Amino acid sequence: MFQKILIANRGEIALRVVRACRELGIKTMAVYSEADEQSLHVQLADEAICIGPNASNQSYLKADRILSAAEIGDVDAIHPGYGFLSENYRFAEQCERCKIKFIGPKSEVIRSMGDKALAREMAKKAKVPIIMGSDGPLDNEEQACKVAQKIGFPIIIKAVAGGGGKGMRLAHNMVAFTKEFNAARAEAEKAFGNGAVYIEKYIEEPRHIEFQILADSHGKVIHLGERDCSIQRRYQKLIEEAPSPFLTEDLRNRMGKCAVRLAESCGYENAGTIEFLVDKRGNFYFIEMNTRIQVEHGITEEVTGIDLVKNQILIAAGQQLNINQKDVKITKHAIECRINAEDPSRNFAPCPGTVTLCYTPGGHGVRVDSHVYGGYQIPPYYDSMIGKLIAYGRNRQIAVDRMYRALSEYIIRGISTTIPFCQAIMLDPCFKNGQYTTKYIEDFLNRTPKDIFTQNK
Ligand code: MV4
Repeated sequence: MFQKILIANRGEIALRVVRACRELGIKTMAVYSEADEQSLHVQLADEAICIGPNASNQSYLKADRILSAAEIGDVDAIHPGYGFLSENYRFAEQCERCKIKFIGPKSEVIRSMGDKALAREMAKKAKVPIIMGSDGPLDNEEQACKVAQKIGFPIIIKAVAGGGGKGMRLAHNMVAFTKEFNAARAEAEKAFGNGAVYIEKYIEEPRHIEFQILADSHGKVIHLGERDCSIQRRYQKLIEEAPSPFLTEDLRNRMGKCAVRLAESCGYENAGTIEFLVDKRGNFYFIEMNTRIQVEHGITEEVTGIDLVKNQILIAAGQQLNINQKDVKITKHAIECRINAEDPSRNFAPCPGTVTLCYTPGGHGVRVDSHVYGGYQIPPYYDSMIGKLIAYGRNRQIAVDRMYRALSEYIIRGISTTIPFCQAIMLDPCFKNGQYTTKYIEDFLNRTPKDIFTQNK
């Protein structure tokens, strides 16, 4: 087993990894930027080392600085968390060369799944349904138009190096397609240094349903059910729940088998997520695989009773998974609200600043994962998520009511947050009945006056 792990991240996920390590008796080394000196992950880790200035690309994204810190700390492994270097195959490769265990899959698997057109191809080979679309990237307009004609409109154009919605374009006819195809390629080149794009038939108002898997280094793969992440705004998830109120037991089993098959076919090892779109008729299609722990992993932990971060570490240390598929039982319902330092009444503008007062909810069926405390200054350099509130119970009704109650107890003064916004959703009949799609937030904002989300600072 590892003696010491370096945590190459910040905020709540760094804290989450510290907690898993402490329960496993593993020492932790935090890294931090100058802006994060007062951060909780720095204070709660066994050791901490400053790796550079405020900007991410001068600190948390600097592979060489993190590897230097790893050498100084004489660590056995690096946990990358999510974001930053977590899906950077070059970083994983560097770790492999330095004989420091990267807590994730092999760099080659990260690279393959990071190429979204290649991931599609791998899904197809594993007999996992994909959306009708191009075979690989399209590199000239003429060829692209031919394929588009065959698929039929509407069509979505996606960047090979994208994912999570970055660089996506929609076209409803051939004239728009030609324009958007070229715009998407230019945009992808600028954003990722890779202009390659592929196309798919556009699915109207789908649900975004993702399966959590765990795969050990001995070839064993299990799934831990799904999360419904349809409640998003501009590709940013706001509320997630497990299980999905939409899935039947039959659909869950079929999708879960596909997720496991894909992970098996690519020699996956680590926790991972297979994302699907599900249309109104219950057809499901693979869209992407995430090769990291995700923000919303906690709801799966609460409904299954399985600690995903501990399992990531045990798997990376070469242990065999001690859970069998038949023992995975989803016995609860869990909902997560992302608490962001944003003002929903001002188009979700980020609100960094000092948290003058912080009281976190508790009680039966409530979990808070947050690095924020009273007096904490939220730096403006990183993303605006300052915590995750999870409410769970025996069924969905209990979880929704409990979330409403917990949100009403959550006091954060000094800045604006998404707390009142999430609370309004917990009272919304369209959310309560569970029949929402990825269009939910847009619709909700259109029929709700903005000022109701304004809170007292
Ligand atoms: C799609 C789609 C419709 N049809 N692909 C957005 C994020 C990225 N991971 C994939 N996304 C989508 N891909 C086809 N062929 C609609 C979306 C999409 C979406 C997906 C999940 C959650 C929210 C979304 C919001 C808008 C569009």
